[in-house]
Amino acid sequence: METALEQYDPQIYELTRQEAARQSGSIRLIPSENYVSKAVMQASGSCLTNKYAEGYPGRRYYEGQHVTDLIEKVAQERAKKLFKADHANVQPYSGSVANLGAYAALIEPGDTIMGMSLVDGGHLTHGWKVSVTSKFYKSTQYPVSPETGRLDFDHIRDLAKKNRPNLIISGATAYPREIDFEIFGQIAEEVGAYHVSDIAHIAGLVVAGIHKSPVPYADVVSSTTHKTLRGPRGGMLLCRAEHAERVDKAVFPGLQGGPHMHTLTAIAVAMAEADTPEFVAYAKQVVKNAKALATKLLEYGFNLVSGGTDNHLILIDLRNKNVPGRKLAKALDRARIVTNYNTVPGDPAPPSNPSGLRIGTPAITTRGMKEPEAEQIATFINRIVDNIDNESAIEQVAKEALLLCSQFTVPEHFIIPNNKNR
Ligand code: DSN
Repeated sequence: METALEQYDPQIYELTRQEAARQSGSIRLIPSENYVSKAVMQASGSCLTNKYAEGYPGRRYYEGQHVTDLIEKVAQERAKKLFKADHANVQPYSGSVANLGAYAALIEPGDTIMGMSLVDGGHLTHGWKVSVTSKFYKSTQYPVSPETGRLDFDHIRDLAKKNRPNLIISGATAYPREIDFEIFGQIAEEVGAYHVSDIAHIAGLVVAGIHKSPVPYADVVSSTTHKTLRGPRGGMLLCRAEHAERVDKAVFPGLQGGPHMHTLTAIAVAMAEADTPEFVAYAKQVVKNAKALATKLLEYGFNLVSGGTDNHLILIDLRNKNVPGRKLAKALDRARIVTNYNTVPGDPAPPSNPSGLRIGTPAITTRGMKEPEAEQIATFINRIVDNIDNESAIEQVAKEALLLCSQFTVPEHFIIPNNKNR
């Protein structure tokens, strides 16, 4: 049966079909990407996209909210239960706005924030120089140890004492080890700073109890909903009761207008999915797969930042392999293996052409891949590195990668059925 999209807009239907085929026919190793379930996809594409709901449940600026109020309350309650938080705001459009919302709630423009440097694994919005977060606030940054690739808490404490930030950010986008949020909380307390923790990458591991939660140690916890957590593209803030009003005001009307109710509805569904034994099993397998992939890469002589991984993510320092990150990422893409080039700590090369490659296992785990497949993927990566300028070798890996993908289907897409998805 033809879908409405296929009938009305064949051009966009065809492009969407091609993207669906690309997503199912390639090995997705970008650690911030995943595949949502059909239920999340349906909620995201529902009639809730038609509704404006500025405000919060019971306090809206438009009528017709008796259903949206109930949906938002369900999403809030599920988030609070899942993360054991006093308060949840599920309206941020994404992680960047959520981070800005956390800062706006707690400090004033011109105050000082201290986050992990982008080139060491922090996010743009943790105060990196091109982000507005370094223009609205004074920004001072902490690195990881160049020797170990790990957070050095003595150094972070010294920097905090020297720079006296008003707010310290824990959390990262490219850090392969467990983060001790308790120590961050202690350092923040010692210097009289607020502690904001950004768990966008590891939220799914936190709810599954695999990574320690920052909720007891942070004033505000910020997250996206679409990475390891496997929901729609969105953001959320969790906080102590004492900060609830400030957080809500910072998000709306401080930074945003109406929440994207279709996304918020899909977040509610994703929260229900995350509160299941199946989700815990998935999250455990994400880490097992990352460890298996890392171990195999080490056997092939790859240098991994920090020597391995505790979570869903691996950061490869390619300098000993004499292949630049961007060149490798592009060759891997031709071989149906999708990654992203990334800086590594102490990288002499710029972020636009860095020395590293960032990979992760959430998406392959959602497809059902386990340790043998993770090892096979490490072998593919090694073959591409060894044959970086050999297009026929790259093509051969692409064929084998497609075969592997064909054995592990992706969740069915409700617009493009899987049988049209090739
Ligand atoms: N772009 C995200 C990531 O890939 O880690 C962070 O916002």
